[in-house]
Amino acid sequence: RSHLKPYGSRAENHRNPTAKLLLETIERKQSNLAVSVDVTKSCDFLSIIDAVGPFVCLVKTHIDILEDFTQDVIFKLQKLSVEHDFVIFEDRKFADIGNTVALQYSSGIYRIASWSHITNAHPVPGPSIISGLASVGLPLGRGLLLLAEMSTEGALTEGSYTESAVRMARRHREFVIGFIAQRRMENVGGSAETEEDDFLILSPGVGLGARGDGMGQQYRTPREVVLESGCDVIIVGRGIYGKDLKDTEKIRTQATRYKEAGWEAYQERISV
Ligand code: 5IU
Repeated sequence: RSHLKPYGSRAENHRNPTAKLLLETIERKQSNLAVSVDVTKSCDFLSIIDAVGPFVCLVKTHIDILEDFTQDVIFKLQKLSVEHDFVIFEDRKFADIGNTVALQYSSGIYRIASWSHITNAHPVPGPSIISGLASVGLPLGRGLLLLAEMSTEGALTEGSYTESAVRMARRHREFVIGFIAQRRMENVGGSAETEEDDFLILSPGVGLGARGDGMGQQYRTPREVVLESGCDVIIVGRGIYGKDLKDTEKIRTQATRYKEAGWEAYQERISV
């Protein structure tokens, strides 16, 4: 089973350059931690990323949350990505027809494809959402994650929906590098090639404290996510930056704590 092998050795299972980049970054930094930076001010956004940068393999953004967005934010984000060696993932959750998502991905104010290594999409429109996004992203070497499952209470992403998402991904392996999901997907949707799939599984809904946020979010620990469910990357937001966005010392401490918990769970996973 691919996820029982070290991250670095899995890079060769992938043709997509972004999948390779993520696996190699995880190995190099010994971190399967991604931080989700859901804040509204550019100065907080950049200072949190600068603080957590050394500890993460990936930074996940919701660029449209920023109320004072300018192109300069992208310039600085890219600079931090090089300086701290992390991958960028704009959590855009595309969900429209192929033609529209291609425009949303390439154009508008944000021009996501020009700076984000990874983005994601809901499989709800069918395979045309993948081909639409691939028409923009593939020439740039980008990668796509399909939303196979969500972390929220009562999510509709289950059963045959999730199975169809996996089958769609298998038919577009050059661009779809994995899933946002709560567990591994190799055995979902039935396939003779399940062993070789090696999808990257990035999991949000991770926390070491609270089990929920009172707004439907459900948290599991890094150990549950990485060791028990076999996911590859833990995505942590408020568990790391909490309420005090200016307290960079505390943010660093929390990032270290999650990084260690995620790596420990991974080491235990590959040692069995
Ligand atoms: N996110 C989820 N659950 C999901 C998906 C995305 O939480 O199923 I798909 C996003 C939402 C937020 C981040 O940007 O991941 C989690 O933030 P917190 O760790 O602060 O809950």
